[in-house]
Amino acid sequence: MGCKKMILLALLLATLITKEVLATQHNVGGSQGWDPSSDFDSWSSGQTFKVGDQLVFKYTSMHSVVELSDESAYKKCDISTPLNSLSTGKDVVKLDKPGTRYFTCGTLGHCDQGMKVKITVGNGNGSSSTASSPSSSSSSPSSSSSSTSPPSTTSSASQYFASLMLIVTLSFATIFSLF
Ligand SMILES: [Cu+2]
Repeated sequence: MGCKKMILLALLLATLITKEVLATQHNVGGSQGWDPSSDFDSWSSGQTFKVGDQLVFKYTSMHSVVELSDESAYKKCDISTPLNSLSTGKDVVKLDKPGTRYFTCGTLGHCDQGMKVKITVGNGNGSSSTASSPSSSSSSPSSSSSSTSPPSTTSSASQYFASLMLIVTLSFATIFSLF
């Protein structure tokens, strides 16, 4: 029978959905978006960044997104050796590993005006990670950002729906496995 296949399929589906639910899209700067009027320090301190999450930068054509390699470049607003540059106006950056990442605007003067943000990504295992030291490789987080324009749905409604789906799927998997 295809019963076992059904179960496997259900489990696979559940796994995919779980990942989707646990990953969060962070709209950088909140409602103002990637704009000089946003207070990025207070925005980022109100967020928890996990591996697998995504940053979404929304901005007008006056701006851009430049990823910097380290703290010193970030402090000095030195954009001469960026890891990555984005300019679509709606960029999605995936946080694919723990560590700190630095972003600023490439438009002259905007970094000095405070248009920059530092993102510290935790391990994402529930425990509130107090990443004590900026240990190890500040070297090369190989710039991995999908500049492809992305799903525009950040809504918590879709996340709610996804969790619902997960529960339903898991229930089915359990029921099927009983027979
Ligand atoms: Cu700017």
